[in-house]
Amino acid sequence: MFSTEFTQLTVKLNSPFTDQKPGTSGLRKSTLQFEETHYLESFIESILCSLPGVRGGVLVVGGDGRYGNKRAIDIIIRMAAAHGIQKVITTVDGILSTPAASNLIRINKAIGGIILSASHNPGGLEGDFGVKLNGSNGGPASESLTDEIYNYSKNLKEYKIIKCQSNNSFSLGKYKLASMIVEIIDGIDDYLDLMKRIFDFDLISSYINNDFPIVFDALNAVTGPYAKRLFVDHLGATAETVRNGIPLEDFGGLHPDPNLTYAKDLADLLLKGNLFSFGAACDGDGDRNMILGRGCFVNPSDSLAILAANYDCVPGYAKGLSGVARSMPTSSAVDVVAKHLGINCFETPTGWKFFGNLLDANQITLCGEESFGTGSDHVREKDGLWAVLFWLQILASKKKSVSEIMKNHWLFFGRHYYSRHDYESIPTEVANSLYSRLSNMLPTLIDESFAGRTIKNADDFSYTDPVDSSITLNQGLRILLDDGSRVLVRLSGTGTQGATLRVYFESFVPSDGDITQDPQLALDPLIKSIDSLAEISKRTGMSAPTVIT
Ligand code: VG1
Ligand code: CO
Repeated sequence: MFSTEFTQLTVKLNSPFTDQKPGTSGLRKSTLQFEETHYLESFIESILCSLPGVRGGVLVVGGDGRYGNKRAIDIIIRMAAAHGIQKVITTVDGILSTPAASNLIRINKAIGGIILSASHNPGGLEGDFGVKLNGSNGGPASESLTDEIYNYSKNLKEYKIIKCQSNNSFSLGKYKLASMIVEIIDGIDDYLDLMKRIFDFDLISSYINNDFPIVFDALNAVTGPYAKRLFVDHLGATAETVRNGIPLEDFGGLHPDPNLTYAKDLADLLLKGNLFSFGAACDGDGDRNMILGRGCFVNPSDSLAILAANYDCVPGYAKGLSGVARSMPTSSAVDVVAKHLGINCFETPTGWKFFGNLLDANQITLCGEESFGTGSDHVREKDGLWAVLFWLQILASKKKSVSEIMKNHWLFFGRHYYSRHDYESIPTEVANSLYSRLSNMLPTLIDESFAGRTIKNADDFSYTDPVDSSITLNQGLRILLDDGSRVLVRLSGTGTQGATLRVYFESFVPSDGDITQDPQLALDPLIKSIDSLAEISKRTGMSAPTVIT
């Protein structure tokens, strides 16, 4: 892969980049920005100078296959060798899903991993690229580490790299670069072994091959090869089960965000057609999941609650759950399940990094976010295919349809009507002034009426980590109503064009109430009231959200 002749270079920068502040999940910028001379190298240098254990350590590297993936891996390998890393583990063609990367870090006792992905953002020359850093526990780097990396990048003067011929072929084998080993492995085997240890593959296989047809959409992103191996080779489903199964540099023009807007073809197959009993999709890097049944969509907040309530269907969790956690904007559906099970439920800020300490301290087994992310203590990332298998295991055990499972859940626990409205690509100044205006209004809102209810509390969410007592402020505006309903407003930390405003709605109906409404209708009074209070349509000029979940 690399020639034996090499030179070690120290490349001087004229001036450092000052915009390398990681967001909710890694550093995300346009692909063109990452193509700028020294841009990627500068961020990698800041990582290699901040991450503990670099000299003599093992580093996992891979990505979701988008444009720039292989070039970035090549650069990281050459910089890792210049920094004294002992071994880089990467994969055939550089294809590695985020949850599989988390697993590789853990089983190889690596110091961490670098995942090349802008996740659910579009790819290609006109799309986005991203760099995510995970630590030695396999999870996203903590806020304190990403702050340290950002501070380092602002004063960076030079970076170290090895210059040599490389043929950019990522085929199986062990190679040497200077005194470092580069091991290229199959990125799928270890992940599937882990899945086999958690789920009952025989039960799932016999169920889906007996009149329970399933379909999976990889949206031309990283999960294609995983899904083919899983569903077709291991579970015996037909080859047509996996749609858009070859990772493409621009995702074939698809936006690999598994929701009803961007995975519309799959949604139509399930919601309008009757060929399949179950459908699912994952995002660019394979950590998100969307679940559909015939004629029904499973809201991710409900999905987390249903997994928790049915944990005993899955051999890997049969011993019980230590606790659960959800991000603040995720609905409280899982809270009532936790109460029923007699276990703790934690509420964290948005972003998977906040679950890490709770998972490491064995305080939780399952966790999730409303943004189509669910996971457990098997890795330290959310895991799209794991969630699909969890659902299939429940369906195979209960022998019920997705809609029956959901209805029975609501009949027992009540229903948390829930929706998220995203307003994408708003001019940054408009979004910031809307947000700060609402933020300033919060103290005056308490005891005011709102959507026919009374505002019990209004604040900006802050979080004290129960394990290390670290405090995280300003995590989203909350309007909490006297009947338990909530309206939340946040600005996205993953978008790259202008700003994205996210508005979240939740309202509870007990099991003897009307659990059959359309969520948009059930939540309509909350939707109208926040629009008039925060002047969303007036200030953005948008008459409707870009995406409704
Ligand atoms: C979004 C989601 C958040 C998720 C994050 C990363 O962040 O809301 O729940 O953890 O994306 O997911 P934001 O700041 O845009 O709301 V992924 O699949 O991009 O790693
Ligand atoms: Co993702």
